[in-house]
Amino acid sequence: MSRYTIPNQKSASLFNQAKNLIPGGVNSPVRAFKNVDGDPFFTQRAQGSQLFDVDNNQYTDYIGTWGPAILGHAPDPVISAIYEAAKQGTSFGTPTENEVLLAEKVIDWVPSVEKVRMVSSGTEATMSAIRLARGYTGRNKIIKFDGCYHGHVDSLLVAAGSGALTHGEPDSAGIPASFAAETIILPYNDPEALEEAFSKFGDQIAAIIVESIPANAGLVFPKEGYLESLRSITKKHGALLIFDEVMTGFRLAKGGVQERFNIDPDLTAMGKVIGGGLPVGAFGGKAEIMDHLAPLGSVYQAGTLSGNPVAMAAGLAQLNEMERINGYEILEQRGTQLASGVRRIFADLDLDWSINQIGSMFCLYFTNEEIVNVDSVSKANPELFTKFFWSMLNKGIYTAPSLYETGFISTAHSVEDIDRTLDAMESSLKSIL
Ligand code: KE4
Repeated sequence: MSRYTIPNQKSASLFNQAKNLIPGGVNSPVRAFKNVDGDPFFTQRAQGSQLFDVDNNQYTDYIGTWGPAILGHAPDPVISAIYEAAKQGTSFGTPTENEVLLAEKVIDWVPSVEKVRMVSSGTEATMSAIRLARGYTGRNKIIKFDGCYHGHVDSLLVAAGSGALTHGEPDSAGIPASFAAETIILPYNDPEALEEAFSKFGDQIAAIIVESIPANAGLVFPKEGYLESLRSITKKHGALLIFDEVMTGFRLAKGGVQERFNIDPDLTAMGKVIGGGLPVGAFGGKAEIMDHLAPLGSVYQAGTLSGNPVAMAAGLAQLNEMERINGYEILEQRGTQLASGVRRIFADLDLDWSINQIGSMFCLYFTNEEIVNVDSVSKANPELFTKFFWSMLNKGIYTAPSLYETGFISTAHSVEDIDRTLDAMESSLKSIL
């Protein structure tokens, strides 16, 4: 049974065709809309805050291709930068000026980054940062947090049993238990668990990797002093602190969460926004650590399309445009407008639910639980969430197709877009309750 009340024939036939050719019909699982028990639409084109699907439905887009579209879709400066760069050739496998220019910009914007290496995805960025941390410290164990997602890196696709310190169990088939054994999973926002891990394994721990603000299990805020405690305990035990800012970087501030919260990580994984919609990831940090990378040092890392000149041009144009239009101020305003509107609606409908919002990132929780980690997020009502998602989509508003995914606002979202979205939210909630 189709969940669509709007035309969906072309998407439906494309999806049937895709499923015979591509596993699940998608090139990335979250696109399959499995978490909302329906089939995905196929996008034809996009402009600004609007997506248009192959059946000519129009949606106000709050996914922004999962983060990269911070200026909205097809912003002129980015499109013309891609066009101009592509006319010179698309890839050379030699150094190019564009790599120097984007590296300079990243180092200028991100406080802790003294040197940076470009890769082609967020996964490559976190995978490389982990390897560098192990190579630099000579230690094997990595701490990650239950509910944090760092891309499909073998040793990080590991989810805890719930509760305190555990050795991770693989979260995916195909990952040897020996890989997972080197990954320690802790509950997020739990200082005691952190202390326990370091008292047991302190001198074996190469690094903590953490989503600077966890946004793959809903949007979870660090408790007061928690990020600072990660910084101090790693310093004390000679482990590195790796901030995964693939999602938050260049979005929550020019310098990401580390600028906003004044934390100084050793390494930072980046991606999404700095590719302007093209495949770019990056990892960077203290020069003394980064210089352990080949060809200078003993930690090998490479990539045919790393620093691709067209992708570099797109990323550079995107960052320059954010600076030119004072984009971070716009995002703060739109985010506040949405969050206060949602809170008013919840209050008017006498719902004790919540929304977490910081800058242009937000997540609604259909539960009255205080949201402190992935367990509290799991208490949200999945049936209501699914009904809400489809009610909104059929009204032309595309929100996160999973209660574990965060929504994104772009500088292209107008005040009117947000007002219209709030009206749709109010009528959707009334219709599903
Ligand atoms: P990619 O390899 O997908 O470029 O980046 C992996 C990654 C790393 N770190 C964080 C904090 C991330 O959020 C991601 C990827 N985010 C997901 C959305 N939750 C990408 C969407 C998808 O998997 O298709």
